[in-house]
Amino acid sequence: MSRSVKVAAAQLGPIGRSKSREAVVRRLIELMREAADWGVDVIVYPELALTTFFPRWAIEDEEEIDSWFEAEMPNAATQPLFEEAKRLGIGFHLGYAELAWQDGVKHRFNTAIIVDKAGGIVGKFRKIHIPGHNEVLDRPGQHLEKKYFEVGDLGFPVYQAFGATCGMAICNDRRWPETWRVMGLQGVEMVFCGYNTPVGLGDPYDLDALTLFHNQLSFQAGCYQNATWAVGVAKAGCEEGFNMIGQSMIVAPSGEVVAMCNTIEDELIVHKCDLGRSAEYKRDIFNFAYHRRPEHYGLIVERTGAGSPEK
Ligand code: ING
Repeated sequence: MSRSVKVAAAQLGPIGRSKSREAVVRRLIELMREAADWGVDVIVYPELALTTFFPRWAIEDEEEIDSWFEAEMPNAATQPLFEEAKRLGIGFHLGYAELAWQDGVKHRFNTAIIVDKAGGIVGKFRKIHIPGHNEVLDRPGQHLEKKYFEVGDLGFPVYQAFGATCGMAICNDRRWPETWRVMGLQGVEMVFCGYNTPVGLGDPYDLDALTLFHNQLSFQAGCYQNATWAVGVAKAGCEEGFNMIGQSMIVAPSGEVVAMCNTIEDELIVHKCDLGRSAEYKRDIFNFAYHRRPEHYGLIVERTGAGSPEK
């Protein structure tokens, strides 16, 4: 009898700028109860699931910026979610903006956590690939994540949860093969990845028109090449006048999409993920020890450098 994890992707529709954390948590709990009815082990919420996607605006006031962040987790607004999860015996993954103090210095991260069925935080990830810009561009919509978030300082760890080796990525991270391979080298079997992916910000046509294709491609390639399941979950719909893709999906180690949302609102999809499929691919075609030869790749020394794009 192979091991399995029953997962739910809990896609969220738009969250208005004025929506309270409490109102959003009520939506999360409603989806959690629906997932519990399906006997789900873990429900996966999107990136920045507690608020509107505020990096679409240039905010200068420090207090206003901090108002979009959580200084503690859980806190008064999210405690009901942790308590309901424990009552229902269901785990969850939650993305949120994290305000963290380290040695008396304030840091802001785009963060996600894994919470087990007992309501305990068993894993944390801070987004590493921060897309967009740190200054306003001359175009219809902005993407100012570099203005608000530091690069994550936790790497791509994996955790034992729900009977599986679980890892996390956030949004843009999914586009980078390193994200998946660093977890793949740690034997990951299940990746949780929330996203807020805008369209219509004024990017070149093909970038926009291919956004849905690139979203699917990123998940399917990452899963197949690292023999892992993934749950990709969108904050979707037209949020404060800006469109974001839905297309939340559950992807198998074969790269096949086994479930996908077909709305751009709050929607739940569920799948019983057979971890034996991951084991098959790790034992055969992606048996890293048997087939992978990094010592022969002629890897160049990685050049680091956070330089801005060529003008
Ligand atoms: N959003 C987007 C993402 O990586 C983006 C940014 C959009 C990049 C479209 C490229 C094309 O899905 C976040 N939040 O990372």
